[in-house]
Amino acid sequence: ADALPSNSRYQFPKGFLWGAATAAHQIEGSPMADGAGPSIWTRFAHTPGMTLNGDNGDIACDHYRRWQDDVKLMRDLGLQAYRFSVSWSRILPEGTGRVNQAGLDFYSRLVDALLENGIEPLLTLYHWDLPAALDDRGGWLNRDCADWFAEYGRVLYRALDGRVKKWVTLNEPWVITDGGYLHGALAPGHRSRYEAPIASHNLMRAHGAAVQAYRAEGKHEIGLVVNIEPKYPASESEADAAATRRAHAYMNEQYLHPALLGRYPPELKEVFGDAWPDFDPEDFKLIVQPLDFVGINYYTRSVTQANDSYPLKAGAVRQPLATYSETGWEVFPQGLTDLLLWFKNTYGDLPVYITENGAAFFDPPVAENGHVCDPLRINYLHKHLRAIHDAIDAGVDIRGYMVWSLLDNLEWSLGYSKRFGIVHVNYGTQERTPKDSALWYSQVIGSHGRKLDEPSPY
Ligand code: GBH
Repeated sequence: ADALPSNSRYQFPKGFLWGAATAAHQIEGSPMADGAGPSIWTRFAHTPGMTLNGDNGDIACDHYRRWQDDVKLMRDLGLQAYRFSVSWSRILPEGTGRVNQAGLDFYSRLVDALLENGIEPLLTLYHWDLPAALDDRGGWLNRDCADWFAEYGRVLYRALDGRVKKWVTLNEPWVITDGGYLHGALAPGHRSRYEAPIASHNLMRAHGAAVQAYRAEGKHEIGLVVNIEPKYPASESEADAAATRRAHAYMNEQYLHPALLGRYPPELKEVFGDAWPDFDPEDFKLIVQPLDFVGINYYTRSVTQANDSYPLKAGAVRQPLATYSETGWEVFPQGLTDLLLWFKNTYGDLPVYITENGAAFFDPPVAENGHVCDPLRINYLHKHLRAIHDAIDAGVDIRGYMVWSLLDNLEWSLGYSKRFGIVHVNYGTQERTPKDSALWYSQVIGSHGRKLDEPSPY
């Protein structure tokens, strides 16, 4: 790194935090260990036909038992931060009420180990694994979920706030409702245009209640994480422009608008029609809470065209000359700069973390010399980090970057078929092998971004 020029174009601001992200259900395994209750994902993955090849999280990356090795791995890569999520039903097996101390101890030990190794924990309260006991009570369709979530938050704030200084309420409420309540591809697997807006609204009430509870207990920072995909019209037609506005409101504004502006974008009424409820205006007082930061997860964009699809009447068009990752998502770094500028222009100067960014590509097996050669991932990360730097140059207050993901892991309904890790996981032996992208990322961190002055090596 010392050989790199000091008049670096891509040196990142002082204090910019470099890390990696994971989520409980995707890496931990041992979901019922030490007194934990089942989550909707344990239940969903054990329901025949719900996941690819019937894959489930019973073992995953066995992180629940190998967490010490994984912290060492992070330290060796030079990570400064680690974003992980807590499994609610390890802490409160029934979702509310009785606290399971053994579950709390797991995360407490993990946090201590991170701190001992100079790694800052970013804790996400909810990354999709609702206690099954709460789903039995209606889950996110039950208005009481706001109280349940605040109660759960309070238990963790009291146990960990001295040591965890960055908290996230929800990860990607859009995915929770679009996948879990509208299209049914994710737990709990419902398909209802009527349920989706109710679940979304209750998620935002729960977010507000958890932030409120944090202000009463916590001393540090709390925010919301959303997935954002900029939408570009496929043509200049008025129909495509309107479809683009609907798609943008649905995915990108449905949660940030209520959380930060206290209202929904008007297009949602067009999307949901008679299924769009008249929400109680009082609810927005709970939903809008001052936040310390917003976390943005960015993977791709979409080019939008009007069509008959349900219920948006808008769909994405494939770009003939573009590059796609293995999940079929277009690689489009410029979209990240565009959306960060849109965020600042729409919501003002709130600190932003990029809380997820990364891609699945077909990786070769671990070579005899121990390498996993993943040039496409390096290229992806290189271009997106430059795109983030461009947004910083344009005045967006971006405080950190968490690559998705530290480890190859369980990609929800797609099982183990997609590998997003910068570290390869052999699911037979649980051996971890840093891919070339991890070694490269480690140099980016070590040079505080100056490594990005070099062209992408591929
Ligand atoms: C994240 O969600 C999750 O937080 C994480 O748990 C997960 O493992 C990771 O991403 C990888 O999937 O089909 O072209 O219309 C991802 C959010 C929303 C990103 C839907 C891609 C569809 C693009 N995703 N989006 S497209």
